[in-house]
Amino acid sequence: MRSLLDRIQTPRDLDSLTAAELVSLAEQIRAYLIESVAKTGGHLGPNLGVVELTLALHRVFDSPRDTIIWDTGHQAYVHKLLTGRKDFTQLRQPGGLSGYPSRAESAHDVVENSHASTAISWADGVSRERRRRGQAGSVVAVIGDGALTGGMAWEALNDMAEDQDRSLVVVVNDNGRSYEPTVGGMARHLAGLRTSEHYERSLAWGKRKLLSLGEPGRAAFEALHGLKAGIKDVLAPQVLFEELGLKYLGPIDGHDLIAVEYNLELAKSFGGPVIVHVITEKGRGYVPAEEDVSDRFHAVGKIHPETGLPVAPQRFGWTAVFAQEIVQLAERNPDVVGITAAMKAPVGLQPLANRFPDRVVDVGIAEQHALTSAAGMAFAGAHPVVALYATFLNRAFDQLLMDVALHRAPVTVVLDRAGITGDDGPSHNGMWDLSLAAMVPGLRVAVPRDGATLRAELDEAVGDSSGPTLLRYPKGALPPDLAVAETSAAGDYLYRGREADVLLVALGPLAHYAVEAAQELKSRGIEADVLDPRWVLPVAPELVEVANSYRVVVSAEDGLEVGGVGSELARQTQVPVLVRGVPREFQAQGKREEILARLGLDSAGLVEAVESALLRSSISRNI
Ligand SMILES: Cc1ncc(C[n+]2csc(CCOP(=O)(O)OP(=O)(O)O)c2C)c(N)n1
Ligand SMILES: [Mg+2]
Repeated sequence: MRSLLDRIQTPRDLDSLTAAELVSLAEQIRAYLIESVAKTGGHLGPNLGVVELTLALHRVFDSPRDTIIWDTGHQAYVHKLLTGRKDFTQLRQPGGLSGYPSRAESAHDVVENSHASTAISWADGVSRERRRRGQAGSVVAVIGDGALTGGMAWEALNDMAEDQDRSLVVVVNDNGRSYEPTVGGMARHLAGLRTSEHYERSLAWGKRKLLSLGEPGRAAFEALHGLKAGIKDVLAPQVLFEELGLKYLGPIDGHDLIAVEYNLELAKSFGGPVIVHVITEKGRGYVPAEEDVSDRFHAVGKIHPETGLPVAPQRFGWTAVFAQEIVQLAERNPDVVGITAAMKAPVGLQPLANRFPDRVVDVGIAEQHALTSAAGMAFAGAHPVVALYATFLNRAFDQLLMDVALHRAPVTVVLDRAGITGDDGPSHNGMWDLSLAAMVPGLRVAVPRDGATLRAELDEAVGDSSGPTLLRYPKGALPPDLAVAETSAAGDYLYRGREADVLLVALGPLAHYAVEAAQELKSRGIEADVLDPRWVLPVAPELVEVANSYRVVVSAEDGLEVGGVGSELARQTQVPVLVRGVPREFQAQGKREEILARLGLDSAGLVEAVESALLRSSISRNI
């Protein structure tokens, strides 16, 4: 049944296929994607939408001589299948295929950074250097309508329009959605082009004319362009890209292989920068995805392939607690406004939007803009709550620092998926935020350890109108609430040893491991206290004072060891602090729990850390 797919080892194997065979191949690819991603989880909807587009790209362009760059990279599964990678059984698992392009996997892959809106800049850079070296070949960036809302994409478009002599093709894969429908003026512009009857008519007319003329290359392009321009003057809307000085081809039915190939051929032979606007359908060919109103199966866990229903019911997670609590806070405080960068449901702002539709703002995939806009809203009286995945805060660091913190704006940043996330690979781990936050003057940071502290600390954050606050919690299911042995100005003691001479300072979800570690240590004759500081940055003087009363201190955080909370504590105490965190290395994909264990951040690792800290301190005493 997969006979055609089995025959494709390299993209050039596509050349000899007939139109009918290509249609069956597309079917086989869809069937394979559904069957395999159902078993592993992954970005199913986006990939089902780009089957024909990917086939056409690999027929028209000669990868890797021509360079194809996937923006974000979550839609590269079909590209993987056509470039010799057909074992999806371990997708996103240790040792298996990455969920994104990966240079280690294939010479056909270039960009493995899964942060959106970078592909046009990458393509621009590659093509500039190729020109300087006198190397032939086209460079293609494939960017979604969602990623096109990111500022970097527009910086790159502006720049590439300057040169007219580089074969640079930007394919806008327009499915009208990010997770949800893409918002904003640019999205409206694309929608206007998409629904323009006149444009479709003009395109069909131009195409027929050209076919009859049989003209190749730039001349054909100019002829088509001229025809379209002529019609446009009378009938159709302005095309923004053309106004910027970029040639524009489209809109094109992205599931019509012939139309896509034809236009890509034109774009390739033009020899300058071209936008190819392709209309696709997210989740195409899989009814449960096509009918899913929330996100067309943008990303799924394990599902039953026949129904699309999840194999395991979703457990109540951190996001759900935030989602509930922010609604209650907003009920009480009319100044609370949620901001999302195109991820309203994933970050838990959907219930707030349902309750108060005008109090959640989707700014597009634009984290930098989100932070600065929040500063503006705070200036005008709001208490904005910017909810992001932790990894995406990285690109908004300057805005957090100079727009939010310098102005002491009462903005609360809520980071989901903080710490090790695992299966999305190195670029998705939210392991930089604490070290970044530690550099920001006046930013108060809390790391909740369970549902109860998440609620309480979110309340405290939103109640603080004196300056910025940040909360961070991990991906996944919520652990049970931990009992508090004793509260103090330095934080919550979660375990008290008898006259302990070891203090375990455990951040957020690592507190559970620390309590287990303290119990185990007790059975080994070592008494330790476990303290959760709750508000971890700036490091409280009370915490420093308490820490100084122990013989040794071990700190544990699910974030960078360098420049994070533990290292800040160590800088301030007189007693030695053994800092445990994530080493300054990109972490290969894997399961969160396994990675934490490998890094010594689980209970066994913390037992070992305490023992080695004690050993070190007794050695230094004996010297
Ligand atoms: C900087 C950044 N912010 C947020 C995300 C999370 N994210 C991944 S895919 C996606 C939507 C992408 O939409 P689009 O580019 O249109 O691609 P599609 O999935 O529709 O093909 C978002 C918001 C990201 N990858 N990078
Ligand atoms: Mg899209």
